[in-house]
Amino acid sequence: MAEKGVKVFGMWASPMAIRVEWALRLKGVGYEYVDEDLASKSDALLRHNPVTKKVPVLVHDGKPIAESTIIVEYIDEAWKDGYPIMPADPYDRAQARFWARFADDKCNAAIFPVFTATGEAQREVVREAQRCLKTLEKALEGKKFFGGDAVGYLDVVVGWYAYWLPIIEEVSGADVVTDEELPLMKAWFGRFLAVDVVKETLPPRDKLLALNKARREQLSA
Ligand SMILES: N[C@@H](CCC(=O)N[C@@H](CS)C(=O)NCC(=O)O)C(=O)O
Repeated sequence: MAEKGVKVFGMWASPMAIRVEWALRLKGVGYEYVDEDLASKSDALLRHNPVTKKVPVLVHDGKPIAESTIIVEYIDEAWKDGYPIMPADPYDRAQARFWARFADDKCNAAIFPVFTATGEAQREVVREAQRCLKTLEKALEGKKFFGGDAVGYLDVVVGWYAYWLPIIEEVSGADVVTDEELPLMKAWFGRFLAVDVVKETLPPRDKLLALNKARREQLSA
């Protein structure tokens, strides 16, 4: 018989896994959290996600679902009477999915090189990351959150920027999200991190900073 309940396979420093925890907490769904060592993945993770072998994986009553954005949508549908994560209107839902795809495909790819670049190369990758985030910032115009007056799907998907980007900035010495260049995004960082379910799930800043410093050294060696 399939195991009952909700289990999340994550990794404490993963910005993708935290999306799943935020979505479950917004819904008020209790879950068991399994922290994976990505250098030595558990048999359970490999069994539940044999295709990409990545975290996060959500296991709901024994059934596994992989890919963080798909999991967040699944959570919204499976617990449809709880907190609404996806917009109610089909057009707004399509727009939220569009921006989420844009952020994951374009902005994440533009942000990553900031982590290791130095000198003039770093200035160029910072400008590219800012261009991408400026485009994304349009989805925030006139709103408190990407979801409107409250946190929604797009906030959950791009929420990691609010906590991880300042750490990337500190580790690399680059300024990406500044009041001058990205005022709406910067103000949203503060609002998003003040939301209870968001702040109670964040990993310790010192530990995340130390891990990212070590990763940068490794990647730059
Ligand atoms: N597109 C995937 C990305 C997941 C992902 O990259 N997970 C990383 C941790 S943040 C991972 O499991 N890395 C281990 C590996 O690639 O083997 C999602 O959104 O779920």
